[in-house]
Amino acid sequence: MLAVHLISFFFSKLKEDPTKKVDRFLHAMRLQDEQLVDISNRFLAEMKKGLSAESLAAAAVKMLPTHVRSTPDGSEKGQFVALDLGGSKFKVLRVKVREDEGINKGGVEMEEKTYPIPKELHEGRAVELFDHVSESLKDFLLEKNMSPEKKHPLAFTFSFPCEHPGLDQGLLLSWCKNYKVRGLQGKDVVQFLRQAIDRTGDMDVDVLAVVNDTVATMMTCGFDDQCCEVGLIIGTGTNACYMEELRHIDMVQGDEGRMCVNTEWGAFGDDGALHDFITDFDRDVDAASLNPGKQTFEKMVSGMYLGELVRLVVLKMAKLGLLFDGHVSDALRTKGKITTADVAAMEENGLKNTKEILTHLHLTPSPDDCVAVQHVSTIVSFRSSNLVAAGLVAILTRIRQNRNLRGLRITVGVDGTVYKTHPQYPKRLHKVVRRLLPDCHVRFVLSECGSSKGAALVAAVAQRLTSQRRKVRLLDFIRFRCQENREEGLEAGLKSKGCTIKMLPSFVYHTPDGTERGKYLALDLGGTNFRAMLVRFKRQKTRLYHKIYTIPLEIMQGTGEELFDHLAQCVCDFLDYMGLKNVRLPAGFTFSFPCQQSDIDTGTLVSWTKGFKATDCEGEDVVSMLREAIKRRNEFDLDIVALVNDTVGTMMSCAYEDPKCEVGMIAGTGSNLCYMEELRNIEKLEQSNKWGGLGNDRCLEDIITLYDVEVDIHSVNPGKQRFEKLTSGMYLGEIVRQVLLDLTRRGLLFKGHVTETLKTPGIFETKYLSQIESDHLALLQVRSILQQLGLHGTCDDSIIVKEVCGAVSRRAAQMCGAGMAAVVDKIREDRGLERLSITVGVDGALYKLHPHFSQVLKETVGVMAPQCDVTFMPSEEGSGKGAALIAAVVRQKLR
Ligand code: 0WK
Ligand code: 0WK
Ligand code: BGC
Ligand code: BGC
Repeated sequence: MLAVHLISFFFSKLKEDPTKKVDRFLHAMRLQDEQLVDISNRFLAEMKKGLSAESLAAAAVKMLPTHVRSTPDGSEKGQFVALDLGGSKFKVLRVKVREDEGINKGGVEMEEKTYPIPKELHEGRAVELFDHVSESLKDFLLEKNMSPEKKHPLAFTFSFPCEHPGLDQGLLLSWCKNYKVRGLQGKDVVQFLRQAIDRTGDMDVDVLAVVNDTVATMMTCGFDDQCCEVGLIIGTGTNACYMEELRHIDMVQGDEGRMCVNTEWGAFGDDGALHDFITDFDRDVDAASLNPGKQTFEKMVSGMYLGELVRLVVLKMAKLGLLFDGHVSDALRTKGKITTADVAAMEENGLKNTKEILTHLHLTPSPDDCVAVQHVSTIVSFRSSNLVAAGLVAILTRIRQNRNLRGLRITVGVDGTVYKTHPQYPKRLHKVVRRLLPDCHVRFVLSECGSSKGAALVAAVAQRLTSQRRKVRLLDFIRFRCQENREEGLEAGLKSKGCTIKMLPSFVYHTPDGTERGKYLALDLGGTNFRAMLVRFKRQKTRLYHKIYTIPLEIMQGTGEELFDHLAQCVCDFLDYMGLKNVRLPAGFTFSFPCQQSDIDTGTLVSWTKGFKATDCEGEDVVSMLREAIKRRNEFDLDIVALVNDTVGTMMSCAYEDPKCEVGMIAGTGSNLCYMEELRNIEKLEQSNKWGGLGNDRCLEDIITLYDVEVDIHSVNPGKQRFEKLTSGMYLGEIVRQVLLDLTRRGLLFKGHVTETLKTPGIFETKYLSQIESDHLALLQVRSILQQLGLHGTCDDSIIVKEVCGAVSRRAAQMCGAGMAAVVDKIREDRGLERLSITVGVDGALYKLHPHFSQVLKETVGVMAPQCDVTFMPSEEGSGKGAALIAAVVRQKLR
């Protein structure tokens, strides 16, 4: 007897381990690390193809932009209804998100109800499917006593490949998994849902966002773990999303920040990229699927197909006599008879489950058969987790490369029945990922309660962004209303004194003709600094020497005498420096404030602007005041022959190079424009132009926003220079600060924390707009500018701040553009020309230093004055040279 046992034991040892035959039979499914690395690199290449405009049309892996630009930052809040369609269960949920409380801290409350989707609807008409969805929604609202009158914001998780023109639009690309519904492909699923909800009636629902389940899963897990930037589904279907750099997504405007990309990796291999890994079993599964040739990767990985793969392998082995002594039952021949849940069960608690499942298929499996079939399940699901690992490694490698990091600390949010219910799956997946990416610290977080929380978070962000944009758009509205006001203002200004556009004549009757000769002093007050300049004209050649002096605030807002004494002191210093103190030079005085000139060398200051408020000056002749100050100093003397506005000086200085220059414009601390007007049109001979005052008569009321009102009220000259306060460098920064303050007070920015910094007038200088709007500045740098200002915000905040800066500066540029268009078009009409070709001399820090201002200005003039070819000529030497030119013209006339 003992002999018999020993022989059979040896036999059994000799008898082949059933798993070995399976290993051989399925060697093509047993992937080694180098094969996984190869697959991973192939997927990485596919990702790049899907992101680039050149190749995305042909790309199998669609890399769909989602318009989700950031993971949760804790400021999301609100109550939402959520629909979760496309996974194994269709659910309707109520989601309450409270501020600054992570999910684990119970910051989110959920109630859900699962509604079955009748099989016929999976392959029926889209209208029927969406009617079923909306009736389920209505049933849920009723059951939860959610009043039909109240508008319920809704978040829609729709787990199929969709293109998203916006957060609340999803154009279905194709059906997959067990859905093949007619009449929706290429159409907007949100539109279909809204129409179904209207048909069902008695519900007021606002569909705010449609998201893929991977995206919603990433957001759900991201609420608690800020490192969660990848969403992974291994369920009925499979897919992954991640936060990609916006600059790499050709299909979306902008380079700043990141955006979540839904890879739709299920289609990986649809273009043959995985041909050498596809087995006959995969081909059979594909051929029998609802979408042959599609979702190649998904059919090797996801729960919809794993059971079928195992069935086909077992069927083949049985037919080959490798199992059940070649016995094949009808059940085993029947599609879907082995489910993915069976596969998971077969890998759990020994062979008992396997035996039961096979018996259930009317098979009488031997223990070896059970071992073999269990091993088939292991190999099939192992391949699945390995392939998912390869895909994930590609995504994590991409993120690491994007951020130039050696290692990476990141979290992957996961959901899906395969991952959740298959005992070994998570461990196997984690192990392979960590083995293939040893330098990365990858954490996997299971989305406990489904993706609808994440969808609600996306809806909360959509809600916040919409209201923020509504605010920012308000600023846009301003742009287009200013044209009408402009033309009316010009005509009125030329006729009567009372108009807000002063139209002050400059007594400059013609532009230089190149015959100008000699040395002239030019004094330039009114911009950022005071400049003294010596200009020598010699046979069309000009030599300039200058020195810049600052005007301290206490001088700007002291007495007139102090101000002009300060100017005289600077001029004295300059003449000393040039060794010209004993020469009585002819001088041109650029005085960049509204002056009523009665002649070329006298002008009464109408009113101070740009923060100047020196006393005893308004209504006084500024040339006399300068002469008196020079006399008081009694160290040098000047022959002031011309008083010039900086716009006129700039026009002259450019006209010296280009005789077609007949308009001068300043977009700097202040804002203004001059042009050569037909004498016949100037009724009140003693005037010239001042557009800064447009709106003082409230003609811009429909354009002025509450932010502009705040800036005006707190300025040194409330009610004055309304147009200038919407367009010039002195005020743009302050307008932005007012908008940011309001958005923060409403909790839409900086988490609602109104810091002392934000309340400090003038803290947000206009130079910051230029920096923040520069195209070369990454979002992080915007953040560091804000941090320097003591404004600590999220990436989202930085994007909004940039948007506000853009809207404010764009409005300013367009309003100046509209004004310019009105002037050049008037010149064209006055000259009875079909087309006018003219040059505009421009100066000012805003025009010269802001990254977009000049371009937007040019575009606006092009649109609003299509019959004018306007050349913009930045003035190199400023208006000083222009003032010296005018002085030269005047001098030569006098000789
Ligand atoms: C649960 C999520 C749902 C997703 C599903 C995927 O709430 O959005 O589609 O997981 O897993 P499945 O149900 O297909 O196994
Ligand atoms: C430089 C001109 C000066 C003018 C200034 C305006 O020479 O006359 O006032 O530009 O620009 P801002 O300095 O105000 O930016
Ligand atoms: C769909 C994806 C979805 C995945 C997981 C796939 O079939 O194409 O959009 O994310 O299933 O549900
Ligand atoms: C002044 C103008 C000047 C403009 C640009 C405005 O504040 O009123 O005279 O041309 O600033 O400097």
